[in-house]
Amino acid sequence: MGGVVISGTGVFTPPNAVSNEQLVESYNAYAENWNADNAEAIASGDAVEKQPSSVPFIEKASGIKSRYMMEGKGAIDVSRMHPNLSEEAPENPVDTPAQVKMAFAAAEKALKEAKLKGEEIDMVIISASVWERFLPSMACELQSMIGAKGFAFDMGMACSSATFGISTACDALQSGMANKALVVTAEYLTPVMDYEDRDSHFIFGDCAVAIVLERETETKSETAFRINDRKLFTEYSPNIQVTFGTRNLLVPEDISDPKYRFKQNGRVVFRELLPKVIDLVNGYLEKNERTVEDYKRFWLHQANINMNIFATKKLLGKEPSQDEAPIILDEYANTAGAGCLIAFDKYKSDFKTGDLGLICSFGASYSIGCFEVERL
Ligand code: CO8
Repeated sequence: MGGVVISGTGVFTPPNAVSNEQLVESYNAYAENWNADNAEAIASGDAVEKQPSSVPFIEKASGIKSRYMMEGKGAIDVSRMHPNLSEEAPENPVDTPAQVKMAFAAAEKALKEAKLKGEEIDMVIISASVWERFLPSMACELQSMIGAKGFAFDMGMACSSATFGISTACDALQSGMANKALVVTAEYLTPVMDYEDRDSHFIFGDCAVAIVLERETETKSETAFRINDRKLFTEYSPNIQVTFGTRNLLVPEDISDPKYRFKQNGRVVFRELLPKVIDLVNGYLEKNERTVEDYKRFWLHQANINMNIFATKKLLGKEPSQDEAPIILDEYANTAGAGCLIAFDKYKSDFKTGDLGLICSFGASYSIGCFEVERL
């Protein structure tokens, strides 16, 4: 496959950086209060004492040191333990959601890099893991905000939201359905986290990344990346869940039940998913008659540093340098579908004509999205 290029990327980073230290301090104060309030039940065996969280554990188990949040006070407020509404959130829920504002800010940067105006875009996708609003379509609102023509739609594929969105846009450009596409993965994840759960309270951050795609023959960019080939894969797994949805409106008392927030069997995911990622990448290399040495860089999904080290060690036969497989999750935490494209945005400017790289997302559902890019 040839002919479609990424001509611009842009990242919107939310305003509130929250460190592991801040999260652990509030979680531990919350757990201490909870244990005191439930002392009798704990003593009689009817409740299990909450153990403290720890900064060294989080860093060692995940590589995460901090994250950005659209609203940074609520989750570290011991009396609340949940984000408040973002300052960007409208009073009237039909007005522009914070998630669309995140998408717009990332899109402006990507359009600038691609040297394009909003009205030159004729396909807009917002591809994300969770939604601040179902209707009207957030992508249609973004389309209107940038003055794009053509059509827009929302789609989702969890950790592979950006790669599946890019692949969908490639198909539209190649079939002639569209001429210039904007794909935005705006991940506003912190509202679905459970900050009272020490196993997961540190995992996610908010962020948006935007990607402009065009036909190679039409781009004004001299630093665009051609998408050479793509491979997508899914295999159903319930090991990563956010089960919050319309059923919570049918049973309103469920709304604040933590069981509907993010849950995962982290170890199982680690064990089951990585062999599939390695098989898929190896199959991809074989099909395209490539070896790992052909690639200057691997922009991998950003869930857990140990996963990335494991995968690249298997593929490259050695622990990768930051140059070979950049890590951004230390600063941004897991940003679901956005992670590998944030890494691409931040670590692509040193590429020269003909340099090759591989973008690969992997995670929930399970899903894997992999494609090779070549600097024009
Ligand atoms: N502080 C101290 N100790 C802790 C903590 C903590 N915060 N949390 C757990 N522990 C304890 C456990 O209780 C356990 O104790 P014990 O041995 O006594 O039972 C011990 O530490 C070890 O716990 P784990 O086995 O759970 O620890 P791991 O080393 O496996 O690390 C991780 C946990 C970090 C969760 C790890 O398993 C992981 O990240 N795995 C990868 C999973 C993954 O990548 N999932 C994909 C994420 S999903 C995604 O990328 C996108 C999802 C899109 C939807 C998002 C919507 C929000």
